[in-house]
Amino acid sequence: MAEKLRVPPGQHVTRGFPVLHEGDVPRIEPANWRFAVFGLVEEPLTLDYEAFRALPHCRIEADVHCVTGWSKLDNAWEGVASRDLWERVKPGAGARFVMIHAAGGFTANLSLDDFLQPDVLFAWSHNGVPLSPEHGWPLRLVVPRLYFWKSAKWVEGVEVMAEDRPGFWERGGYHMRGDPWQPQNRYSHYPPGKDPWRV
Ligand SMILES: Nc1nc2c(c(=O)[nH]1)N[C@H]1C(S)=C(S)[C@@H](COP(=O)(O)O)O[C@H]1N2
Ligand SMILES: [Mo]
Repeated sequence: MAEKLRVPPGQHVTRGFPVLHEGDVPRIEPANWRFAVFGLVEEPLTLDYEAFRALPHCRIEADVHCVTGWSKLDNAWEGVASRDLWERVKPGAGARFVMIHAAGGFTANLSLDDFLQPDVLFAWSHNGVPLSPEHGWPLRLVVPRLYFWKSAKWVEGVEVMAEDRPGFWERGGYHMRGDPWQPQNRYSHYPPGKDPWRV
């Protein structure tokens, strides 16, 4: 597809791979790493690094759109599809949202519908190379259809929820959903501090 048709309004293409996050890059030892699915589930699920890597793998190609204005096209990501993880989860009645939890307390909220799109995956490699610590090693979420702030680096778990709740950047004023093809989705309609989602 022509490049300009793939780049949402207000975005420019970069060939680099900027690093953006709040706080320090965590040092994570695979031996101590755990991945948990908890909250509104019939049984919490905990996987160690080996068990997570033993889940079915897949590879997707997708574009990245950062809310700060850069887009990076044609990224190949390899990891575990959210759908393949979800097959091992028994959600409780009324589950409609998830909160992604990452090292250091970072969070990002998603509707279950957005989380279970077929191109969403927990990735350990980018363009054929293991993720660098700056880009989220050992595991990051990739949600190609939403702004990149939803793609949490250093993921440690998924909380299943009945109601939506804002994550880290959403509490700071970013939109609850963040669809790059709808530019009004960059920021919340409410100025930070007056945001009714603020907890
Ligand atoms: N754990 C964590 N994940 C995060 C963030 C963060 O602050 N902490 N920032 C998000 C934002 S705002 C962006 S744009 C992307 C940047 O990913 P990159 O550094 O791999 O380009 O990571 C997202 N994931
Ligand atoms: Mo971002």
